[in-house]
Amino acid sequence: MGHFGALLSTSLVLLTSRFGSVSCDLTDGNTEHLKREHSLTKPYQGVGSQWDFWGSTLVTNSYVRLTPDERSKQGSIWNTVPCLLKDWEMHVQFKVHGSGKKNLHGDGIALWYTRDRLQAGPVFGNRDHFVGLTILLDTFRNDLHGMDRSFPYISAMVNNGSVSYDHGKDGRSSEMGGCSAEIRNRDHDTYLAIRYSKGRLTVMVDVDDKNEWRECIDVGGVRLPTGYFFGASAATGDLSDNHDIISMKLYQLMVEHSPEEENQDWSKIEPSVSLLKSPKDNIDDPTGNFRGTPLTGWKVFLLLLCSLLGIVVCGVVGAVVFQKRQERNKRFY
Ligand SMILES: [Ca+2]
Repeated sequence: MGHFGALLSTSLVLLTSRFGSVSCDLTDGNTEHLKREHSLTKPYQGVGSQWDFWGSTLVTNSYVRLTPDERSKQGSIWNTVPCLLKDWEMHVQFKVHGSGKKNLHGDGIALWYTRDRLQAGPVFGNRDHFVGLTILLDTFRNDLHGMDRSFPYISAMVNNGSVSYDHGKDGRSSEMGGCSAEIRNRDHDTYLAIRYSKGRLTVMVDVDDKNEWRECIDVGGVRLPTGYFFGASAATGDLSDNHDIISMKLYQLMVEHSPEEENQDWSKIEPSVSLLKSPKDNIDDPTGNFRGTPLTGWKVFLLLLCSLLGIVVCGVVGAVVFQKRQERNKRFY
C-alpha cells in the first residue's frame, strides 16, 4: 500500500468518525475486545499483580485516589504488562474534586503510555524527559500570559526524551493539541477516551453528563511503538485536589494493516509527531495532514515589506516621470 492507500484509509477512518455518531464510533463497552491485563476496574481486587501503586496513591473499593486534597502530594499507578497492541483505545473514568475555590486548586492528572514506569518526577508526579505519550488534565493555570484558553485544559504531548515539559507555560510549546473542559467538582461521572490507531491520536471527553463524546484532540502523523506501559499520575503543590481514577479500560481496535506495516518491528519505533500543531493555525484537512504552508508571521511580514517597497518604487518612478514631463512642457512654452 503506497502513500495514496495510506491517505485513503486515513480518510475512511475520519469519514466514519465525522459522519457516524461519535459515541458509536468509539468502542462502547465492547467486552470482546476489552483487555483485562491492561484494565483497572472496581473493586480493584486481584489487580495487585497487574498494577503498581506508588506515592500518595490510596486504593479503596470504589476509587483509586492518586492524591488527597492536601499540599505537596504525588501518586501514580502503573500497568505492569507492556502493551503489544498496535491499535488501542483507553477509556478513563476519573474524578477531580476538592474544597479549593475557583483557581485555587491543582495541579491535575496525567495519563501515560511510556517506555518507563514508576519514575517519580516533576510532570504531574512522573519523570520529565519521558519517552512516549501523555495526556495532561491540567487544572491550574501557571501561564498568566496564556489567557486565550480557559482552565482546566486537556492537552497531549509526545516525547522521545529530548523535550522538557514546561510547567510555567502549561506545556504550550510542546503540545500537539488540546481543549478546555470543565472536569472539576462535577456531580456526575466524567470520562476521557484516548484512541491511537494508524498513526492518528484522538482524545474525546464526556464530562457534561450528556453521555456522548466530544472531540478534544485529533492529530495525524503520530508514531508510537508497542511495548510501552499505561499509567496515571497526579500531583498537588501549594494548591490541591483529590485526583481519583475510577477505572481505566483498554480496548483492542480491530484494524487492518498493510503487509509492510505488519512486517515492521513496532517495538523499535521512536515516538514522534510529524507535524506539530501551532496554536494559531488549528485547521487540518480531511486527509489527516495539516495544511501544508499556512502564512506564518514572517511570511506575512515579507509580503507586506515587498508591497510597501513596490508602492515606494512606483511612487518614485511616477514622480520622476511627472517631473520630466513638466520640464518638457516648460521647454515647449
Ligand atoms: Ca498547569
